[in-house]
Amino acid sequence: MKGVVLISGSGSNLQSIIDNANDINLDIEAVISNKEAAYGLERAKKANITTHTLDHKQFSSREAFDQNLSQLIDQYNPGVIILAGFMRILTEEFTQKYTGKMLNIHPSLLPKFQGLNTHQRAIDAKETEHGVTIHFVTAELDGGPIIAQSQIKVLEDDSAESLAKRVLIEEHKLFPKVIHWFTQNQLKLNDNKVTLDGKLM
Ligand code: NHR
Ligand code: GAR
Repeated sequence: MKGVVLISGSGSNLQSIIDNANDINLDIEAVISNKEAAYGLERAKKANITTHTLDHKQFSSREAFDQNLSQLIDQYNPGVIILAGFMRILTEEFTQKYTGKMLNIHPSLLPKFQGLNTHQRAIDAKETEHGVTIHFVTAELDGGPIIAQSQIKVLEDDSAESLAKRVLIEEHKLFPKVIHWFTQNQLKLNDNKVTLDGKLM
């Protein structure tokens, strides 16, 4: 299946997807970043993947940015759009266009800790467990139907950094696995419900 990956930063999740692309039946057609300095762009280039930077600051509105992003994505006719550390909130129009084929990785056990700074917020809330969620993207920020989660224990002396590090290890395992379900057409979104091999998740 053809895929386009959207990033904003380091791209360690992108790297795990690149490293597993053959096994998960994914052709990464392009990597798009809203930030020119994103290290993930270098990772893509090293893997001979086409890259684009679409700087959101060059657009007068979120709508204008999303329209351009959508045009760029559609040139590749992807079956799946993968948000791998993409940090721009997408408009309702954009999310509706790609309903059921856009996946996001979020570093918390949703519905807990939507939005940003999830690791510090989990520590501040004295959570004993934390983790990662993969969900279908809908207009509702971090509120789309959940596909899969991995949990880890929060340790007594964890900082946001140490916690983020251990969550990332789980991210790098879980995302390729979920993408593989999707490229094999095992994963579906219907009426806001997720099924894997026809069974409700
Ligand atoms: N868009 C929609 N409509 N729905 C979702 O579920 C989305 C989305 C866009 C991105 C990723 C998300 C995350 O996993 C994601 C899910 C960015 C922000 C944010 O506040 C929040 C959540 C997520 C991504 N962004 C600021 C903004 O004004 C910019 C922050 C920055 O640049 O550092 O867009 O956490
Ligand atoms: C990851 O932890 C990802 O879950 C999170 O940002 C990090 C990106 O790391 N995503 C979000 O917070 C989305 N708003 P990476 O660039 O090394 O993959």
